[in-house]
Amino acid sequence: MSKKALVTGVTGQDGAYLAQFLLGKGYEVFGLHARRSTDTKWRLRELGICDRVRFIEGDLADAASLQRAVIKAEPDEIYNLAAQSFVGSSWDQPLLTGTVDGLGVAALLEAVRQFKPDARFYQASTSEMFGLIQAAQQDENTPFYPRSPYGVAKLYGHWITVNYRESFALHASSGILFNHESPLRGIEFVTRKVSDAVARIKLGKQKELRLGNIDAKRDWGFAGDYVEAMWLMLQQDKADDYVVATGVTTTVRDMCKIAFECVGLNYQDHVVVDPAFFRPAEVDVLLGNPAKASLVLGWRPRTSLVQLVEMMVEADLHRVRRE
Ligand code: NAP
Ligand code: G4F
Repeated sequence: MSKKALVTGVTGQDGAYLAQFLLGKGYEVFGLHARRSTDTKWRLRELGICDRVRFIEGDLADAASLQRAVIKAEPDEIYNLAAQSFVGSSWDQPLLTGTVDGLGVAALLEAVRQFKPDARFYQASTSEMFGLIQAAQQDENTPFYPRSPYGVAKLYGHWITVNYRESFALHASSGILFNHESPLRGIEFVTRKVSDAVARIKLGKQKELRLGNIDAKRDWGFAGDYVEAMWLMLQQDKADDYVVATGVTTTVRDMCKIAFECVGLNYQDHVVVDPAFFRPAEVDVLLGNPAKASLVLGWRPRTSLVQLVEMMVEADLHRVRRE
């Protein structure tokens, strides 16, 4: 009998890579799919797995739909990846972000507790919870200090996961993942905004790239590596929380430099700093310590930032040429 997994956020970057990973391991994959007026399955199509995912309609803001999804899928493992995941938008839609990224987690955990308490549960927590960092390198014991409505909502999702583990003995783990990117990254996030612009500028379709705070530093890894860590967490006898990161931090400026150099250009000739992209409160620097994930899960990042950026620029050159 193959194992069954329910993945919320299956149409997102991580959901698509995770579904591919789980299908490769022989899982039956159910994907919670929120109804939209436009097509949101392009990532699953790009990976060639859209027909292999069994979709169940539902929304993190609709507790009844989550209960139905858990009853219908009868999953052995549940990966809660669905979220309003763009930090910038969370100041414009703080209540939606709180409802989906915070209370939505509680609604899903309740469905698990009531209808499939033996299922193993993964919560997509985030390094944004560290926000105004309280230690130079952040690990599982670093105090949190979120700096955005997104970070605050995710902190609720994180603690309610810990609480359900401690209150009801659910096998509920939380992955505190640092930024991870890929050619399937949404265009609004800075790495993909840059790789897309590099391709357009190189091919003569765009002249400049307007960015916000290019002195911000992030610990960037490859999403394809990170979904394996999610799975590994649910294979442990004991549920726990893990930081997943590379242990290297880089400025947005240096990431731009790498991306423009991929096509033989100088970022300084094209990047324009535009205050319109500054945030009301910034997370200046993130740098994770993945020692626990390495020791307990045997997980290590396999892709360097240079390899990641090259992969993204290459994919966008291909896309822009096809347009
Ligand atoms: P993403 O590409 O933005 O995907 C988000 C997914 O959530 C999409 O499938 C989206 O559906 C779905 N979704 C949004 N609102 C929903 C709702 N109300 N009900 C049901 N589904 C909903 O994000 P990602 O980069 O894959 O990230 C996956 C998870 O990890 C998120 O929870 C994110 O906050 C967290 N995280 C990400 C990173 C990172 O660097 N990527 C780091 C730490 C944590 P549509 O396609 O229909 O919009
Ligand atoms: O790519 P970003 O939008 O990612 P951010 O805010 O770090 O959030 C991502 O990582 C989190 C994990 O730490 C996830 F939880 C979250 O869901 C998401 O995946 O911005 C990265 C940095 C920021 O400091 C931002 O101010 O880049 C800076 N930046 C500078 N110019 C820009 C821009 N970000 C965006 N999106 N667009 C710009 O023009």
